[in-house]
Amino acid sequence: MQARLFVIPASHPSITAELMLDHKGIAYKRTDLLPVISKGVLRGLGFRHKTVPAIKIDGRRIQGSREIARELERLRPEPTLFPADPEKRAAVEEAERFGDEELQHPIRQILWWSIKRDKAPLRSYSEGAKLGVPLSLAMKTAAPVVALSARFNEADDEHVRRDLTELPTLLQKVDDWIAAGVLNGEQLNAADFQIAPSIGLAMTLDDLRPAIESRPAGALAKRVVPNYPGRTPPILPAAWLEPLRAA
Ligand SMILES: N[C@@H](CCC(=O)N[C@@H](CS)C(=O)NCC(=O)O)C(=O)O
Repeated sequence: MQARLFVIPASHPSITAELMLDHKGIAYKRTDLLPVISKGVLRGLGFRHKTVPAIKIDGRRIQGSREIARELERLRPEPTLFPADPEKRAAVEEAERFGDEELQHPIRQILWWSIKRDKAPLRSYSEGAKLGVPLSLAMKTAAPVVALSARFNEADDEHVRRDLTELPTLLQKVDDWIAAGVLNGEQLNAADFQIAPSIGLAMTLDDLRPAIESRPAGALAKRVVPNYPGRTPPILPAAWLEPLRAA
């Protein structure tokens, strides 16, 4: 099986795709792309959409972490990503949908907001990446990429304040799924691989980690992505973090 995965280093859904490929034991080559520039590169490569993860596998082009999960399950059914029992599968699919549609984006917005205010931590998210240019040069020219990424993702004060208010509810949902055995079971599933990278990315922010690491959601992330790349020192206004402290 020939597979090439296109990622942005430290992108949480990109890590989802890598974890699922590893779970299936599918060998792949990885191409690292810079945010923003990735959009043009993907279009040039014949992908229909502008986001990573994107994979070319056995001649087919697939994009989106959930679409990739299904394609990998089709190509290599064992070990599974989804339970065979229909009721259990529905629960995993709902948690996976939540991870993709509700959890990914607020974390993305909080990160870009933080990086826009202090670009220095960006380097730590790209450590070990092969960007086609030296990392020091990529970082020197990062300002427009960061500004555009913050803009495209609506990583502004209003959205990030709302994200931080809603984060405790999102974390509680993850904790509840863990308690119900949908997540963090003996066998990891597509929802674990979807959700753990978002929690892992959130925990790279010193502002968020204390409110997450001792929860079941934090334990899931530590199990599934123990070495999530990147670290952002405290930067968010203390008042915005109140809802997390209260939780
Ligand atoms: N929900 C989609 C999200 C894909 C997505 O938005 N990926 C981001 C990276 S985390 C992206 O490609 N952004 C383009 C950019 O940063 O320029 C999935 O799970 O595949």
